[in-house]
Amino acid sequence: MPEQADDLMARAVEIMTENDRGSYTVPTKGLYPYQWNWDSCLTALGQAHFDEARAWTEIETLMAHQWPCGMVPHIIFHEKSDSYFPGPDTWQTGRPVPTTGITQPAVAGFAMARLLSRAKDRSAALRRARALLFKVSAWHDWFYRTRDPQGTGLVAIIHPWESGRDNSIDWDAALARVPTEGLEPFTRQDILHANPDHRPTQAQYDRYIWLVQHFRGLGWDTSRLHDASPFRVVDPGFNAILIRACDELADLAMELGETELAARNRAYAERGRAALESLWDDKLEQYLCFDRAIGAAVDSPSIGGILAVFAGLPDHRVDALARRVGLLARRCGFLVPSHDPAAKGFESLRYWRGPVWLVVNYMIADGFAKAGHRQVAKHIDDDSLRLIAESGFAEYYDPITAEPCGGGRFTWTAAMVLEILN
Ligand code: 2M8
Repeated sequence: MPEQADDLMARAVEIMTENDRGSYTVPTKGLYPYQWNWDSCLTALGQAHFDEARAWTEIETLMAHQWPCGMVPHIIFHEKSDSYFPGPDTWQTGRPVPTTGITQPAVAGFAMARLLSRAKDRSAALRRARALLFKVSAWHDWFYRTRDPQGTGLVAIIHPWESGRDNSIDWDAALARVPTEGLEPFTRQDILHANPDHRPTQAQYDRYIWLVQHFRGLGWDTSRLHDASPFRVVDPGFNAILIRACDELADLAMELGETELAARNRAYAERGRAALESLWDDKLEQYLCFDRAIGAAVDSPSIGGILAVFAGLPDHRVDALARRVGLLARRCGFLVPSHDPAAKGFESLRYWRGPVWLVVNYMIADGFAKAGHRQVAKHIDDDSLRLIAESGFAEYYDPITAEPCGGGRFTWTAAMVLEILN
């Protein structure tokens, strides 16, 4: 077994090195030729196991492209590439180095705290953490200012791409309300690199692009986009990541003597955690999304409602989520499916509508381990490693058969393997 682990770690490092572009890492060649926000932060965790300084650079490069308003974009288009749509010409955000105009799950605060906690060169790490602290905190401020204008304690996403769970069943009803009138013709590239049956549908892409055109028409003024978007959904998983990042940043700020910044981030986390309770569903025993545009819960048992455990929750909620994961384990071969296999709409191969993703597994396992549910965490980690052993370093996997899907030689999958095995 140790030999097998050594081999897996060597392969993981090889993939990450192959996708390394010097100061940032692409998720995989061809399909995703740029820097993605949450990919980079999770990638840094893996990099730290073989090159600590390079890991900090990954997050620094991302944060260097933060907008003046505080938003950290979901993609940075460092180099020209014809292999991805929509590229800079569609987004037209007017940034010196082109970026998209929407964001992604705020993993950075968590990632930098974890890097620091394990740093071998602690003084170098502290110096780099201090410089990032203010930027990441400005991003958190931006979230609560622009994406929670009513002060509910929870932020909304305004585009499915922001969630990172692009075509989740959670968005179906809200996305169906997005119009397509005036949509400019476009050609997808993703289906040239990955099996179209494993990717979002054309109808979904039409609405993704309509939203981009709509926001572009508003001049990418991020203070206006929330109210102007027909798509506004509160995702418990997305909020959990932000809450955890706020908590971690608050701890770090205390250590660095930045008490005001610490208090602000702690308050965001505490308010967010309390508000998460409004998303709990007794029938399903998990959290649900909330469609803010129509003011109704989204009755859809997805992984977003389980990822909530990453926020740090009251014991009785963690216990219930552990039971829920136990039930899911009986419905598939590999935890954690991105949608309940017994629920309507589940598709075992289609991207975020059923397949397993190692990054989400990692955060869920971390949440359970932190809450003392070590057996659940171990079950999830073991399943992640079984997927790798059976099917290699894929983008995502069928939770029943372990079939590898999407892009191959995938950076964040490799990073998570290093995290689990080290
Ligand atoms: C996927 O999303 C991009 C759009 O952002 C795409 O399909 O074109 C998602 O899995 C997302 O979570 C991820 O960050 C990105 C790059 O790995 O790919």
